[in-house]
Amino acid sequence: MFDQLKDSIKDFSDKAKSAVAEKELEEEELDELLWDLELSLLKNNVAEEVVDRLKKDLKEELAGEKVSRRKAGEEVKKALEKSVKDILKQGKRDIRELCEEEEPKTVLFMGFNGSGKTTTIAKVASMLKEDYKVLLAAGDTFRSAAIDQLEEHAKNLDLKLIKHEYGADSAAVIYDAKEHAEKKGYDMVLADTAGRSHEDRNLMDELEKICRVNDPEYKILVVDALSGNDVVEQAEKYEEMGFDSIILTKADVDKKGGAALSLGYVTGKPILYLGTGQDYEDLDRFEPEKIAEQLLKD
Ligand SMILES: Nc1nc2c(ncn2[C@@H]2O[C@H](COP(=O)(O)OP(=O)(O)O)[C@@H](O)[C@H]2O)c(=O)[nH]1
Ligand SMILES: [Mg+2]
Repeated sequence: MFDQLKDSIKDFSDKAKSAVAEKELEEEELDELLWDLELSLLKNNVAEEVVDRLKKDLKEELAGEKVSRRKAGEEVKKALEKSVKDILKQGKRDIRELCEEEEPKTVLFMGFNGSGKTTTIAKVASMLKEDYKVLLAAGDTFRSAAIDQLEEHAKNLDLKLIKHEYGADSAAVIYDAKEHAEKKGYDMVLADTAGRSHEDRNLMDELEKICRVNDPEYKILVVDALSGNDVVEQAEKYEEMGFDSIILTKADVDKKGGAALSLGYVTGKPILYLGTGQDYEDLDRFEPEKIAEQLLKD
């Protein structure tokens, strides 16, 4: 995971170490180093805002630094670590907390087509079902295959699924699921949605209706790490709907890693989990400290 981003950070760190070790780091020299870092970060899908922030932090920390060769490595690493951790730091939240409450809670999964919504719902359900009563709602009625896909997961995981016909009103499917959950004492409804608009209806209008009718307690944006620089754009598109947190999928195949660094920072929302494969257990808690460590490891 994130190999290329790791390499560019290491490259900067090595260059800065030798520069700091030799003499006081001059402004121009630091600028030159930061320019290299900037290019390499942008190439690895780190959003511009994040690059600017990182540069500013490092400049503040390192400008005019005069440290011994022995300590140089440590200083640079500390400055980088502080900055990366700061950028990754977002409020922590576990959706388990929602299951602990009295009434069943509805969690809506939104995101582009193919971002991994349906797969992620199955992973989350698989994780929660050990401790809680979880109901699935086939809210992506746009493609019949989407309903079948969730049904297959429901069978594998031995979970109940509420579904309507292909083409049905998504808001109504989720409404039925909510009612069922209340009647039968479920803890949580995990609701799938379509990632594309119907021909005659706008996706955002549909999501807006789902929210108006069902008032979900929690909304998760599912984003594919492989969509590169586009991740920030995607998040911005969904901002009008409002979402509480993010799940970043396909981290297992994302060599660049910029998405993880950018998303939380740009949206101000926490990344809850990383999708790390196609199996049910391939869902890791997003731990900023762990990611920062991984990125900074020699
Ligand atoms: N490698 C990998 N593949 C994933 C991950 N999450 C989802 N996928 C795959 O991405 C594809 C699209 O996923 P799907 O759940 O159907 O996306 P949806 O259209 O948003 O519902 C499927 O082939 C999934 O198996 C992940 O974390 N890692
Ligand atoms: Mg789907």
